[in-house]
Amino acid sequence: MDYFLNEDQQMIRDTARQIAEKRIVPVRAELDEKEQFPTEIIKVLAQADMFGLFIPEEYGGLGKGALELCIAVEELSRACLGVSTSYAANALGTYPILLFGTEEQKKKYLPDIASGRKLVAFGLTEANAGSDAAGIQTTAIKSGTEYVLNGTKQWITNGGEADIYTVIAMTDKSRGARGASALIVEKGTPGFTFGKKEKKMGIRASATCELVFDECRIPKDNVLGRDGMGFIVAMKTLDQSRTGVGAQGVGVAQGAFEEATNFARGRIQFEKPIISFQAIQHMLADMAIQIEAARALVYSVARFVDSGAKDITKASAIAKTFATDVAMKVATDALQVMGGSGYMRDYPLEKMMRDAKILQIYEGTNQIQRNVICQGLIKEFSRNK
Ligand code: COS
Repeated sequence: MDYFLNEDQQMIRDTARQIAEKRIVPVRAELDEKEQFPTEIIKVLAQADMFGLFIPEEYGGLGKGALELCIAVEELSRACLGVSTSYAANALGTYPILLFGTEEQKKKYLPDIASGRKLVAFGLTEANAGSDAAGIQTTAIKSGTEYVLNGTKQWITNGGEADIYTVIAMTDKSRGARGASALIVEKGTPGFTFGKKEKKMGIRASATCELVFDECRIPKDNVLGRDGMGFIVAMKTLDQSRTGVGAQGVGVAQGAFEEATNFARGRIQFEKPIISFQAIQHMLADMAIQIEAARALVYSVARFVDSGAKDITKASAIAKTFATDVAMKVATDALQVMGGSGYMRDYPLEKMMRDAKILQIYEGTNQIQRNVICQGLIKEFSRNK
């Protein structure tokens, strides 16, 4: 399939692919085994300008958009979803600043993010507020020219590794979703520490930990958008980011498919390579159909996002849901093609299948995505009535 990528986009794909093959594939099993954050690979990605892809040129970035980010994310995910999650979570944490930051905030933070000198994380989830994002309990109470943050964020990707955190907290609990605000919190601020480091089923190269705020004072200049806009900041951020999770799904599925195909060509049973059996051929064909459909959808939604469309909520949820369900299905079937070998840690499929599962969970479970999609449909029905 030709997706008519322009020269820049092809160059981004080739650069990300080269980094994936030369720097990520050789160490992915070790990073997974040791649950080790990919510090060296992050430096390589920074040197290749990968952190600046989606950041406007006036703030030191390359001024590209969602499609370019998806292309890079897909290639990294094809090699290792743990590494790609560390990279993509940086974009998730940056979107609140890009979408809602003042000129001063953008000038202060974006150049360091674009160069990869500083990593970012997004802090929304809490122990009792996952799918029910408006149920967060962390508070940010105004006190003079500051906000005083108290509470704990859970399962924060890049937690501990990032220098900048975009955090959603309640400034007025009585107002529900309309009482939340988004704040920029820097590592090292007194009262801000890191809690439990999580031990995960997959994406073990990525860092996941708690953010603990105890009487942590944040200047009011660090609020993003207006006071009370935190839930909208979070939702618009997720709208922007979910297509990229879809791209992660395409990458994982592609990687799993390639492993299974190579294996099926070399594995001899009944005196023939198993790829000559129709049962295997049909499984591989179904994988190819699903991957191509997912890629076509993710790229076209990314182009839709880049067109400046106002309402991308439903489209990005569709891309995320379809492509990540494909990733799980393809990883599972690819492992089945490889049989006992796929189940062993000697091959990367075992890790790919463990990794794939998170895609149906993070940035909103695929059940929540279906709610979001249906809300969009209801809005459209009533508009067209
Ligand atoms: N863009 C702009 N505004 C949005 C929005 C969006 N995508 N989604 C919701 N809103 C607005 C609504 O219009 C509503 O505004 P009003 O109060 O002015 O009517 C407000 O936000 C509250 O919306 P809603 O009532 O739909 O919120 P709910 O509490 O029912 O939650 C879901 C909605 C389930 C969609 C939301 O909580 C969600 O996305 N959950 C998953 C969160 C997630 O992805 N977690 C992963 C953690 S980050 S890795």
